[in-house]
Amino acid sequence: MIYQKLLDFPEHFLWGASTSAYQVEGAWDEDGKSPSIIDMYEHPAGYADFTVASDHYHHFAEDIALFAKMGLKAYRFSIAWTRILPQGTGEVNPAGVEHYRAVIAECRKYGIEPVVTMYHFDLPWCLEQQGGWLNRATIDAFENYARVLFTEYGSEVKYWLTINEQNTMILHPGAIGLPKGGQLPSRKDLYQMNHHMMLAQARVMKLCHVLCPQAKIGPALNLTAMYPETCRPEDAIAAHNWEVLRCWNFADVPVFGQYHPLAMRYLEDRGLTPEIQPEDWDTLAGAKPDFIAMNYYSTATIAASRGDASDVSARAGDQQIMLGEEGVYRAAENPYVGKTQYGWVVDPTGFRYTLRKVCERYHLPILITENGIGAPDKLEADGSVHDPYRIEFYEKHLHAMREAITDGVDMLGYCPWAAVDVVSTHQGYAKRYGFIYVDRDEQDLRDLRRYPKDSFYWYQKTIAENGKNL
Ligand code: BGP
Repeated sequence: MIYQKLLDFPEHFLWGASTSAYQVEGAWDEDGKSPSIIDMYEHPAGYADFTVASDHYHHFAEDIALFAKMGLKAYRFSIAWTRILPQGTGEVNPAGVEHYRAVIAECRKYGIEPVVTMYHFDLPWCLEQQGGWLNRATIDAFENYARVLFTEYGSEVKYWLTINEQNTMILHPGAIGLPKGGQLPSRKDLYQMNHHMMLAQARVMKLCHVLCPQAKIGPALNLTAMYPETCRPEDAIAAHNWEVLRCWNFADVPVFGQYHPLAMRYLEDRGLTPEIQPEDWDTLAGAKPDFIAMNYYSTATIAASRGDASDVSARAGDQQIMLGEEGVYRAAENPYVGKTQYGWVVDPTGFRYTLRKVCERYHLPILITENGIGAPDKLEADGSVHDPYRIEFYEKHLHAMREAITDGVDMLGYCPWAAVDVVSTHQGYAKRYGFIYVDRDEQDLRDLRRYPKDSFYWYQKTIAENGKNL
């Protein structure tokens, strides 16, 4: 659709930026924090670990002052469950509670809206040792943790995100690290964990609405539209297969309280159906999110399955993420989109397309909780960092979002990845995402000083103009 005039960004649009606790905080064992699975898992050799990360735990006041200078209206960060409840449940750690109280207060001081992710990949290790998400008791533990968060911060936090990228954890579990010995759970167990996470999420959304009626809560999923490689009908079916299994099934359950029918049939056919107790359906149907939080990086292009092992291949430039599934879909190339240095597809129009699909499926406001480009930025001798590729990436994606707003999509805000440099999930520190450069490399912590990049000043101007320049 080509319009005569694009609509403006809404007046109270949440111009923000994101981080997650384990990728930015460091202080992995300080002030009573217990280890999470991330601390205990094996990660690819030669890359930065998460023990110090960007040391945001000690630099948060300085970082938030910089976010305020950039003009952020929102800061999306995650709370480490292991700081609040070092045993996963039970006794609350006052130092952990005070830490996030201080982070939230620092945001509020500058009029920055805290957007809080409750769980971003970092399950307490002690719970993992008791079976983790395979154990139904973890559902109670998550609800109990949520109760502590709502009680402690409910008056100060309006936007809550339940679980970050549940679909990544279930479909690409190795991306967040490998258990010792490298053995990942079976697919049957992964879908059982998925079911338990869905129940935990439903209970927590319901609890939020009871304890904090003024607050809003939603899941944060990695959502992306799929293109068929050609107009061959079989390619279209395969694209739809993977779009459902990768995206819609994970959003349908929280919104509709039901699994997507195609996903359910797939699970039954493959012997992957989780054990579902009769009362689970009421739990799932008894909660509804107020918005959909969406992480968007790339679209995918899909071809019909050949029905053999050749359907499976590694993602371009990333041997750790396998794509394709026998009898379901095969990953294909798209000649019409760009790619980052790390092989990730760059597709701003696909962003608009995905936003339209999410809007049309769920009829809920959308908050972008991640979008960004990883690149090996370089600190110049004069302290500047020139990242024109990042500015171009954001310019194009925000323009596409403005087109989506004009299409009628209800956008709450935009919190790209990342507010400040962080450790990548599995590709180290050199793959930088921040508006602010942190002076360290993979192994050498240097002085961890902060330097605004060119994109920082570009975003500052964009926010000040409420996106009128886009
Ligand atoms: C998302 C995660 C983030 C972040 C981002 C970039 O999947 O929610 O935590 O890491 O991807 O990915 P990566 O760090 O692998 O480049």
